[in-house]
Amino acid sequence: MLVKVKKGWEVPERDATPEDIYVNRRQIVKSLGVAPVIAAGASILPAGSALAATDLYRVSRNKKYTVERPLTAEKEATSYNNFYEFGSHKQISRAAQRLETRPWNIIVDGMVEKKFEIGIDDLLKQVTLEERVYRHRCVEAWAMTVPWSGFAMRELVKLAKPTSGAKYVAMQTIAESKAEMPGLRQFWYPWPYQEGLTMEEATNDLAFLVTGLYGKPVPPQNGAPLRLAVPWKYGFKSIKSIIRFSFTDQKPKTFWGSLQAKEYGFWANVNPAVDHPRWSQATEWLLGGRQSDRVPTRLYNGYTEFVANMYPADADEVYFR
Ligand SMILES: Nc1nc2c(c(=O)[nH]1)N[C@H]1C(S)=C(S)[C@@H](COP(=O)(O)O)O[C@H]1N2
Ligand SMILES: [Mo]
Repeated sequence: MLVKVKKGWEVPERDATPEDIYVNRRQIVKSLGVAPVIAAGASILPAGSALAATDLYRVSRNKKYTVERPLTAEKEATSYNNFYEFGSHKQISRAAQRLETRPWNIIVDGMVEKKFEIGIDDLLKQVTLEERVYRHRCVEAWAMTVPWSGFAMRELVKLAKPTSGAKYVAMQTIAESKAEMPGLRQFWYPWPYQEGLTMEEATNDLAFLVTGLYGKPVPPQNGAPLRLAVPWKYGFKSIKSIIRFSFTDQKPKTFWGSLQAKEYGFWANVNPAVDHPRWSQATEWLLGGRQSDRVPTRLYNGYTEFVANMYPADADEVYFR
């Protein structure tokens, strides 16, 4: 049987979206010769930092990852968040402003040629930044579509030089003082937040390390200064505010998996056919819309063509275990 899988960039003409408006606005600004605000500010900075301020987040969009859905409003994506370190509810964006994102050192260790620690700004000089519009599907059944900027996780793996025995990458979120992250007082949670991917997943085209959102630095509530985006998996895999990448031959422990292994599996690939034990995963609602306006959830969140080759075709357990 021949199954035609629709590619992400095959966007029907009628689906003109706010995304196009977003791009056009930038082009208009450019053609009028009006400098964007951020560039105007940059001119007063020394040469090196001016480059950083303008180039780190105003990067060109990789058209390969276009989504046939309108972009979520920036206000929605930055004010309805899951970041349990700041509280176990969605309105944590104000509290998260207390997160100090500079200096920010990242440790790369475990099964690597030589472990090292690197400042976020030094890391960003060694990678190629681009913008990608991705879907995001939380396991709770809300979804958004946002322009992340950042770099392919494969580039981080290359810099890390893992040894041949490494099978997984374990990642860890900062767990700063209880004053800064009030959620840490909820001692029954297994802090720090941890997640993991197989090496094959971490080097897949789609695995993306995020430093920006809507053409600006990614805000604290969305995981500043460095978070993961693995859009074919439920949102909890996309760990925020990362301070450590450890290469290992052991399947990494995960935050949600150690709380409820049966509900939040290691693979957590989006699959409308496999329900969460307590609710259906067949449909989702879009941030900014009504929870009662449901749209169908797609296998691998619509990214089958990029990721299906990594998983057995007939094994339900790889979706949710
Ligand atoms: N450190 C950390 N990372 C996290 C979470 C969290 O609570 N702590 N929540 C996860 C969940 S459940 C989701 S849906 C996404 C939400 O990302 P967003 O707030 O940018 O939409 O972050 C994920 N990463
Ligand atoms: Mo989530």
